[in-house]
Amino acid sequence: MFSKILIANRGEVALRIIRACKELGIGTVVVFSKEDEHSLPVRFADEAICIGPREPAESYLNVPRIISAAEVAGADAIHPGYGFLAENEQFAEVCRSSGVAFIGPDPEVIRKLGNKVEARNILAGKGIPVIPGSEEIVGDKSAALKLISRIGYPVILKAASGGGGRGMRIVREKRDLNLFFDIAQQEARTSFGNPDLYIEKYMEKAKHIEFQILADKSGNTLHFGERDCSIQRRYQKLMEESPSFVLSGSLRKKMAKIAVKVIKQLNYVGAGTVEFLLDEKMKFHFMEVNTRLQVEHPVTEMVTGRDLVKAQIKIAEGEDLDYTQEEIRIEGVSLECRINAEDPEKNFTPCPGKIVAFHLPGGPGIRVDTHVFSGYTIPPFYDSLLAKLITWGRDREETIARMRRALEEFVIEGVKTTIPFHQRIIENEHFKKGQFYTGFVEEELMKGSEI
Ligand code: MV4
Repeated sequence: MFSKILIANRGEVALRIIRACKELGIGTVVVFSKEDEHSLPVRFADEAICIGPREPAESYLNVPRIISAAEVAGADAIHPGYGFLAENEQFAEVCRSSGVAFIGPDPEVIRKLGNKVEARNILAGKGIPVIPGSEEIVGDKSAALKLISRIGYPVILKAASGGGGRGMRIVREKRDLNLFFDIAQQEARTSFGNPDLYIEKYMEKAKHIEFQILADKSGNTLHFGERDCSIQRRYQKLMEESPSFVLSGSLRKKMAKIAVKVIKQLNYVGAGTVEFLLDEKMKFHFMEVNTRLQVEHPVTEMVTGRDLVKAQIKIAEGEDLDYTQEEIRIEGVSLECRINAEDPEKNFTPCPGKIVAFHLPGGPGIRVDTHVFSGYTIPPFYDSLLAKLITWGRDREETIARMRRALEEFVIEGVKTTIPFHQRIIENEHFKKGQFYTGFVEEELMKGSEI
């Protein structure tokens, strides 16, 4: 059993982890940058240690300072949350060699899955349908052309160390390759410290469907259903729902079986997410595995009634899952809107500043995960996620009706937010019918505007 967990993160996810620890009777210590001195995680944790100035490299990304804080506080384990060091294999390794448990999979597993080409190669040919594409890094344009002559346009350039869209470019013709190859490489280098690119067939009008998995040290591997994350803008997720409106029971079973197989193949321990693209013909392909808790985990919690953060902690303590797949029941429908401090009318530019009025929605079927309060100043140095508004209903209609009501009740004054944009999405006829895919926001909602 852990008696104290260090939280190596900030904002709403730091609060989320503190809440799980409190329910488990585990002590908490947060690390924070000078900028976050007056934040709720600092107030709610049992202990708080300032590790540096506002720059992420000097605080939330600074491994020696975080490890020192863990040693000073006497923490048994570190929860990295998401973003920052959550998928950094060196950090997981340093935790281990310092005798502090890392709440996440082994560094070796993080390394394998962090290299998207290696992950594709491990899983291809083992009964996992991977997207047609590279078996190795594509070093230059001529190597790219050679591969494209085999799989055909359109293709997508992706960063081998990437994820989350940076370094990604869609290539529809030879001209695009000349235009984008060097830019993508450069973007990959600056974002991930590695310029390596690979190529995949670009799947048009697909859905982004991901399965939540938990696996324990004894190999028990369970899935918690899927999330549809197709509503993204510039590869940033805006809305997620569970279950997906388009999956039949039999397709869900087939995809879940593959997701579990992926995790078992890797001897993965902890919480993980297996991402797929599902095309219009209902054919699915493996995309990648995320080795962290995800921002959108609450929609899964709402439909399964299970606390994924507590589960992660128990697995890291060495406990085994004490229930079966049949006991995991999906009930109702859940939707999440990521409310960002951004101006949707000004190309979603971040809009930091002081919140002068803040009123939360409430009532049946509403959950809000936020670190924000009236009088809080959103700093410009971190991401712009303000709050996650999650609704649950017995069916999709009720869930959407609750989201409409909750978006209307939500008062945030002082900064621009994405609330008006979410309101537009939920009123869209295609969205209401579940007819949305990965290009939905750009093609349906941004028509006529510069994107
Ligand atoms: C793709 C794809 C289509 N084909 N890969 C976006 C984020 C990253 N995790 C993976 N992403 C995608 N990868 C292939 N081979 C479509 C997406 C994608 C997407 C693309 C454009 C606009 C919105 C999107 C939303 C979700 C996924």
